[in-house]
Amino acid sequence: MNHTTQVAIVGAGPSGLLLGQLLAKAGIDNIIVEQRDPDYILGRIRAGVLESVCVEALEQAGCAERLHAEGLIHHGIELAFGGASHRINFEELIGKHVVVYGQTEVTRDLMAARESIGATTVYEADQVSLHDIDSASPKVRFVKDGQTHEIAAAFVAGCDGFHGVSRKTVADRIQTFERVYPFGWLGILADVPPVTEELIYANSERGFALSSMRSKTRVRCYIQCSLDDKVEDWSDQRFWDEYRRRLPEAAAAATITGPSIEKSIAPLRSFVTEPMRFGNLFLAGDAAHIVPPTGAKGLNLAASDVLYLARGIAQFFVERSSEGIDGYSQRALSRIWKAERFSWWMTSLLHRFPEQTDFDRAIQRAELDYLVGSTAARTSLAENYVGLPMAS
Ligand code: RFL
Ligand code: PHB
Repeated sequence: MNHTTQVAIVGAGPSGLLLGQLLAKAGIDNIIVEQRDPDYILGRIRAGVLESVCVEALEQAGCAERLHAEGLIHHGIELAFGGASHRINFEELIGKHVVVYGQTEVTRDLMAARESIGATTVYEADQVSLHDIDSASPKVRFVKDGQTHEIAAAFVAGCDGFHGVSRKTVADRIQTFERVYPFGWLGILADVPPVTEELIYANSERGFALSSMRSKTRVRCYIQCSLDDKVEDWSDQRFWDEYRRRLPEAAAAATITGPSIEKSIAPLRSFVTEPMRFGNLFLAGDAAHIVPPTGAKGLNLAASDVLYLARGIAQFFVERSSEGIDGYSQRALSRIWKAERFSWWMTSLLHRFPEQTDFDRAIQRAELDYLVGSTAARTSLAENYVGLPMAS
């Protein structure tokens, strides 16, 4: 069966859904093709911290009502090391904050908004493939319920994450930059109240730990683990015991534990694709870049990519100007590389690396001491954590 639309979007994660919504708001017709079903997508527990750029994108998409009602405003974070905890006060340093609201909820809100406007999302599409991307009529082909479909569009947006088909389609035309870290994060979700009002990032002798949350009654906690570890090796009890050992004493003693409702291991990676445009195919979000989660930047970068892309596509259709789409790759990459740098730096600062010497460890400690003792250094952390401004 043949279909036509203005923009064919591959992937219904936050990038694809947000792009679909922003385009629809600008009166641009789009179809999303996704290989999974909605429940699978909503079952993936990922990001929790939203920058103001991401919040503004969701406002623009008309999807920020519940976020404003239920999201938790955080004015800072705690950095714990050497047995003590130090607050980095974003509000005082730069007058800004972040919002804690789960990626699952962002996705749920975007899905609901899309359904309410009656836009088409094809879930459980098999054998998705991209064709003629350098022509004026690129196509997305897929099989659904045994029938082959083809969507012809003016543009294809590859929003299909790190393992998607879009980047693979142009594998021979891209340059990639990559660092794989020698550890992973074991994460647990549990319905217990958080130990403090804000997130705690802890550098301990036993490795990194992060105390995060989804609400006042649900925590998301992580510990650095070995890449050889299996989720099955980690009973809830073993997780909580290890997690507590890595937190400062007071926080460890006050931690309330409970049964996990989700537990998973994520490897840590830095990865960038250049460029992000190939003819009439545009990559956005995790399809084009990955950051280690330490800087809480992945979802936020997806939002800024999509804002640049939606703006460019709208300029093309509404103002007949290709300036926005022509500048997309360069504009997006400039912001991406700064977030890559920050995420790499936070990861280097807070984890225990297997090859670390006593010298490396002492330098890490000196950097942490410098950070908490210097307003300039704390300001730098704060402005990167809450998110750098977008280009106009
Ligand atoms: P996604 O979410 O991977 O969605 C891509 C979608 O494309 C579909 N797909 C295909 N569809 C059709 N055909 C194909 N061939 C396809 N192949 C794949 C997939 O099924 C999926 O539905 O990418 P997107 O939309 O670009 O969104 C990116 C974010 O999900 C990601 O950057 C963040 O989750 C990263 N991240 C964090 N980001 C933050 O900003 N703040 C955080 O606090 C934060 N914490 C995290 C994180 C990621 C984590 N993990 C597990 C990777 C914490 C963790 C543990
Ligand atoms: C999360 O809540 O999942 C989370 C928060 C901050 C991070 C990474 C993950 O840096």
